[in-house]
Amino acid sequence: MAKGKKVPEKILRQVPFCPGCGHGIIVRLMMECIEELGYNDNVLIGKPVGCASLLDNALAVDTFTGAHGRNGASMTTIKRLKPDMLVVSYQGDGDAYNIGFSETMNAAYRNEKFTVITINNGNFGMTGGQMAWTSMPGQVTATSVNGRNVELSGMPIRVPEMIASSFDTAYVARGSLFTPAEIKKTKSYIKKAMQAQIDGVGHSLVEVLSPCPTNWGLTPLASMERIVNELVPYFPLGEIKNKGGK
Ligand SMILES: Cc1ncc(C[n+]2csc(CCOP(=O)(O)OP(=O)(O)O)c2C)c(N)n1
Ligand code: SF4
Repeated sequence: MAKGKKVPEKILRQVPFCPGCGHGIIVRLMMECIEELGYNDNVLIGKPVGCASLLDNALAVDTFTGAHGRNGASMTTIKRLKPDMLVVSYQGDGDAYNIGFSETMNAAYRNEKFTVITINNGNFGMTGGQMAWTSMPGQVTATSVNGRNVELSGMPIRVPEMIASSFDTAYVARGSLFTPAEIKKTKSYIKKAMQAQIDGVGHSLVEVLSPCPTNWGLTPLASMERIVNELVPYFPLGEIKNKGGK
């Protein structure tokens, strides 16, 4: 049997995300990329308000928790003050899109040279599964008990496509986690996004379609099936923009 990959040095402990949650996989991919790029001791991770706050004291790297949604502004400051530092903003979709839309878009608009990873799980996970801009039409959530009504709340938002088509940023991609091959692809997107920052090409963003079995009311396996069958047709996977490195 193939030997498992060792846990990145800077992950200190297990983090109690719910069983089947995508956060743990994405955090692991992010930390593997940071280690493989040689930035373990020169990185700052912007943490959000949301389930990722469970990462408190779990990562042996510099972190900064912005007020809800405001990491676009906080990371701008940090990257401008420390241009040689790898700056990675890890944010839920509620945080980066609904609540922090202005900061997220303004940082991309200015082509700030840091990397954003957004976790698209289609709801506000930590607070009990309220509807988000990414919730699907008809999706039952804590605040759309009869299903999301697009007549009242609009269609789900595709922020990566908006950024890629509107602004002169370096790299934009969307990945998922439903097979080992997809996980590998998502890791390669995260790594390329970080490399674009290291090369000074510009702003980079990777969205990851991620299961939230607890609030979706599905098993971990059914959650992955939902991603394949319902989410991927609306949120297409792959590289959306890649200006390449130096
Ligand atoms: C200004 C403000 N509004 C609301 C909250 C409450 N709040 C904390 S976490 C959260 C939801 C986070 O959802 P998301 O960013 O999608 O992350 P997830 O938990 O799904 O990973 C909310 C609304 C807050 N802390 N601050
Ligand atoms: S509530 Fe959802 S996003 Fe939060 S830890 Fe549980 S499964 Fe993950």
